[in-house]
Amino acid sequence: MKKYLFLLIILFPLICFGFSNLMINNSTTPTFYVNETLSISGVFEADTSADIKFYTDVDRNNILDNTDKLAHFVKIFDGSPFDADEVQNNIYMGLLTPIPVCGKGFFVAIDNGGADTIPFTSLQLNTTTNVSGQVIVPDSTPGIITMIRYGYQSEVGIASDTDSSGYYSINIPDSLVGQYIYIGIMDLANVAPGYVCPYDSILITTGSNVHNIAMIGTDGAVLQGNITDNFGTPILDTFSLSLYGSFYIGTTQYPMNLICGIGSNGSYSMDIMKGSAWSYWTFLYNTVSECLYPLCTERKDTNLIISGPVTNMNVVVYKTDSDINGHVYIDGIGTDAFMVKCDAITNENVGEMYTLTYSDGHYSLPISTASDSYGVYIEVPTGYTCDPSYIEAAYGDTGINFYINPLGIKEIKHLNKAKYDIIYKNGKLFINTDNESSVNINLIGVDGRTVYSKNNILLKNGSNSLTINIRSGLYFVEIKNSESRFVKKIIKL
Ligand SMILES: [Ca+2]
Ligand SMILES: [Ca+2]
Repeated sequence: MKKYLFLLIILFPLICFGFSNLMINNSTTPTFYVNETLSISGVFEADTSADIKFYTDVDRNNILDNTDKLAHFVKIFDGSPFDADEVQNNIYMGLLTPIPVCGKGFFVAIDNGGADTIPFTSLQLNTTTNVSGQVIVPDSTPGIITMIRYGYQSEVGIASDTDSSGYYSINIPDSLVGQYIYIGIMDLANVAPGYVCPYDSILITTGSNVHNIAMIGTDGAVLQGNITDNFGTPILDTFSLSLYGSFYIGTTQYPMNLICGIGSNGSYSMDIMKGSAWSYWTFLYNTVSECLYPLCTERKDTNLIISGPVTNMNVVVYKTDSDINGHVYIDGIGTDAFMVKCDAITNENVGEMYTLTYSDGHYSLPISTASDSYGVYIEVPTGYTCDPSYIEAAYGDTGINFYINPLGIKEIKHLNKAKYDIIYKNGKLFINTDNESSVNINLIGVDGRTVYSKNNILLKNGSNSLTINIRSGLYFVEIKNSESRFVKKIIKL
């Protein structure tokens, strides 16, 4: 009996607690601005990976309940290059995909042992330009996500969910006055099944802009199928299946999104318009892959014509059962947190994949053996050259290396191989070096914004410290002079 009691005590925490100490921006009640990069930390209890789920508080009662809807999720892996310490030690510190939705909601972190839940508030932009209106569906369903897109190729977006009367309100950058923006609906939470979502464009004027949107009822047509990996295994509870593209009815174009909810029992079914022909579209089911080693690559499809009341289309995602390995060097030094991407060549359906380099510059790009070859590439930073910056490789290949050098001084044989140990702690950047020199130091956020920049800093041999106040998040520290450039990622929790 004593023995079993002992076992029970040992097992009890594993059974009951699961993922714990979940914090966003070092807080268990985080408040942040929409689209702000977020840091995440927490402790795995029973696993080396966890799902981070993001729910919108649809009924706005500050309680996570059945009314609320799962809008997005990502998977995190202990020890991945996205984990700050890169070590499998039950602790994770990294970044979360920014949340483009204003309003209140919940983060839920789940591993095999259980879940940890915290509330969040995502604030509107602090601007005076606003777009508001009513999303018109017959029962004024709350929780419809109204999405505004703008910027180059409309890649920047801000969204808000509707209240119980169907109203939305979104602050947008004041710089958009005088410009056209796209506005539409993404029924991320699948609260209005049976409707499709038209997109529109409107001219923004100073102050308040009013735009009502009517969702369109479908004609009962259904698109359905099974979701399996390329070995035939059903994909369970891991995918958000979105159809994203545009179709025509007569000569009217309906760009839109259809969402099939998140999670699955290995099959899907979504409402769609009969007679619609989707010319440019994609299924988005790679949302799990945004923060980590991806599990599956994205499949590309070409044609989708909805000719009857029921259209069957099975979805195959490609399991990453092999990898391609190499290093990225800048000035001969392995470079941390550098993005390496690839496209499948021999079987284009397999799609694309990316990863980050580890702190010593090595990378391991997960890919599927369903394509014999891949084009592996990097984006060369401004002011640098890399030849080649695109390499064709087969699964299992190693030594697929990229050598990046500053433009113009490629021929210098005695490049200074400066090395620095960098830690950010208590508001200070500590730099250890054996290379006394005058350098320029920049801190660059993952969104590409420079948050700190100072030139001609004299670093002495040994330990140096700089006081730098930055918000929570992941940054790249760049130390450079005319001879060398060194990049290292840091995290402020
Ligand atoms: Ca609620
Ligand atoms: Ca770790």
